[in-house]
Amino acid sequence: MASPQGKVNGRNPGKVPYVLPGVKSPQDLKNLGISELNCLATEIRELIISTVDRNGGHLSSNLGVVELTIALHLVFDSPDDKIVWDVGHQCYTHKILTGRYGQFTSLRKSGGIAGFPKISESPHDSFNTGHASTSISAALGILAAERIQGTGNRSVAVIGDGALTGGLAFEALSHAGHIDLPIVIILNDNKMSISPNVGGISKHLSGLSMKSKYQTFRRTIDSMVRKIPLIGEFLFMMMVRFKRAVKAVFYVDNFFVDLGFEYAGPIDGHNLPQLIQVIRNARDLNKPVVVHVTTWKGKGYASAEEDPGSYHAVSSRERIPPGRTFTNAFSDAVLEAGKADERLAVITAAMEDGTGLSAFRTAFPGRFYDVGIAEEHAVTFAAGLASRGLRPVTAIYSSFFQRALDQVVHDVCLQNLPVIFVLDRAGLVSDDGETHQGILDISLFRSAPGLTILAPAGEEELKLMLNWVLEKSAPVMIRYAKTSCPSGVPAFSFPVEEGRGVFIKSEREDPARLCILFTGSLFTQVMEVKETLEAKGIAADLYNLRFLKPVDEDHLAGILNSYEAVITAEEGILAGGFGEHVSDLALRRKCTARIFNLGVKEKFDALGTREELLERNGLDGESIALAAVNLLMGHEFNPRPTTHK
Ligand SMILES: Cc1ncc(C[n+]2csc(CCOP(=O)(O)OP(=O)(O)O)c2C)c(N)n1
Repeated sequence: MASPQGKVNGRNPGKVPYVLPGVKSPQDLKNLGISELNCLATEIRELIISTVDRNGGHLSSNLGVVELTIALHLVFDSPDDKIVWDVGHQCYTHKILTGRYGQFTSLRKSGGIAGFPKISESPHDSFNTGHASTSISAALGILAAERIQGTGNRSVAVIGDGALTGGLAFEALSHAGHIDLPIVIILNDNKMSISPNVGGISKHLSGLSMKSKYQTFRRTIDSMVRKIPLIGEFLFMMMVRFKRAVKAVFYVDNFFVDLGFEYAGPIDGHNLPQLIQVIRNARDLNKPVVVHVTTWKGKGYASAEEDPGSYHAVSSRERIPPGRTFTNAFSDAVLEAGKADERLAVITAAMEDGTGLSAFRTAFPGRFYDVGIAEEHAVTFAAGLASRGLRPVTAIYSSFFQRALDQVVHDVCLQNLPVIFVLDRAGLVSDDGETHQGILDISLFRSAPGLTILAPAGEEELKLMLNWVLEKSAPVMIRYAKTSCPSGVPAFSFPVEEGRGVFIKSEREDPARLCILFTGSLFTQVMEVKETLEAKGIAADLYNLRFLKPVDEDHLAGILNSYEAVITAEEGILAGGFGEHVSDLALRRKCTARIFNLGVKEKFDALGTREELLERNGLDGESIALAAVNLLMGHEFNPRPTTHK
C-alpha cells in the first residue's frame, strides 16, 4: 500500500473550536442541544484530522464513530457505566470527551496518550484493547461483576462488523444471548474491516440493511395506499392481514434475535437525535440488546471517505521506514514463489495490505484467502490445505498470531504439516503500544514440537529462506520486524544449512575475543557494534543465527568454546528466548565462553519509535557495545540508565 502519509493535509483549517473546550467530561454533554452537539462533532473531526496528520493513527475508523461516541456518552454515565471499545482503535472521540482534549496532541507519542484505551490513563477506559473481538466477552464479564457487586451500572460493547468476524465475538454472543444480563452491544457496521469486510456475517448484515430499506419502502407504500379516497383504509387493512399471514410463514428473525437478543436497527450512525433516542431505548430495555448502527468510515474527510482502507491507519511522516521493508521483500518473494509453485496458496486474517499480499491476490485470486479477523481459523484452514498437498503461506502480524497458539501446536505441528507461517511485525513495534509488540513469538513457539523458526537479516536472505522452506515438508515460521531491509547482508553466497547461521568475521588481524549471536532484525545494530568495538581495538565476530530452531548444538557449542565472551541479542522477550537456549546449552556442555543475553525485558513496552524501544531494551548499537565491553572486562553488566518508566 502506498503510504497515506501527508494525505491528511487539505483539511479545513483555522476554525477555533468553541463547544469542545467546554466539554471537560461526558457530564458536560448532557447540557448541550442538538445543534451544539453537531457542532461538537465537527470540531472533534477537525481535531482528529489535524492530530493524525502530525502523529499518525487510525483515521477512518475514528472519523466514522464521532456521533456514535457522543451519543453513547450522552446516554450512559461513564465511568460508572462501562464502555468497552473493540480493538480500541476508534477511541479518539471517547478520549477527547473524557478529559483528554488538552493532551490529545500527544497522541501516540512517547509519554503521550495512547492510541488505544488504557485503564492506566483514565477511569473512563474500562478495559484495555488492541486486538480484535474481545469487547463482548469483556463487557459481559464486567456486567456480571457489577451484578455480583450489587451496582446498577451498565456495560456496553462497541464492536465493528470487522471485529465481529472473529470467533471470540461469536463465543461471547452465544453466551450473552442467554444469561439474561442487560448488555448493550453496539454493532458499528461500516461494511469495512481494514479493507472491505469479508464473510457470511458481513452478508447477513447487508441483508439486514436491505430489510431496513424495505421497511422504509413499505411504510411509504402503506401511507400512499391509505390516502386513496374511499377504499384506501379498507385496502390498507387487507394488506396488513395479508402481510401478517405471510410473515407468520416466511419471516425469519435475524441472527441476533435467534441468539436471544433484542435487536434495533439498522440506524443511521450520523443522525444524532435518532442515535440518542435508540441508544436510550436500548439502555432502558433492561435486556441483552444489539443496536445495529451503520456508519461511514472516514466520514467528514473526503479522501478517507473515498478510500477508507488507505486511511485506516496513517503513518506519521517520520515513522515510515525508508527504502524497502521486509513486508515489501516478502510481497515480491511470495509472488515469485507463487509463479513457480502452484501448490502455494496464501492466507491473511484481514491484513492483506499490511502483510504485503495484495500483489499475490491480484496475480492469483484463486489461491488467495482473506479469512477475516480469524487468526485461529487461518491456521487450521492452512493445516487443511497442507493436509491435501498444498503449501499454504499464512502471513500474520506476530502479536495477533499469539491467538493461534493451540492451532499451531494441535493442528499443524502434531501432524507435521508443511504450513509456512510468516510473522510480520515480529519485534518492537512503534506507536501502537503494548498490544502490538511482536516480542513473544520466539518464546511461545520455540517449544512447539517440529516447528522450524527462521529470522532473515535482509531481503535476499528472506527470499533464500522462502525457497528453502518450500522444499521442506514440515511446519516453518519465518519472522521479521517492521523495519527496512538493511543492505550488505551476505546471503546468496551462503545457502541455507539447517540449524546453522552465517558468520560475519572481524576484519582485524588479531583473533576475535567476542562473538555476537543475533536475530536477523538486529543486523544494523550489531554491525554498528562491530564498528565501534573495532575502533576501540577489539576484534568482534558476528553470527547471524538464521535458525532460532532447530539449532545444530554441536556447531553452537563449538562457537561457545571458541570465544572468550558471547553476547546473544534477540528482538524478542528474554524469558524463554533464544538466549536462554544458548545459556542452557553452555551449561549442559560446560562451554567456556562468558555469556550475556540481551533481549526485550520482561515487561510490556509502551509507546515510542522502534529506535526508542530498542534503546530502552538495551538493543541499540551503543548499548550492545557497552554490554560487550563490560562482558570482556569481566564486569557486572551495567545497563545504560534509562528514562523509561
Ligand atoms: C486479533 C487482531 N487481528 C487483526 C487486527 C488488526 N486490525 C485492527 S482494526 C482491524 C479492522 C477492524 O474492523 P472493524 O471492527 O469493522 O472496525 P472499523 O475499523 O471498520 O471501524 C483489524 C483487522 C487486530 N487489531 N486484532
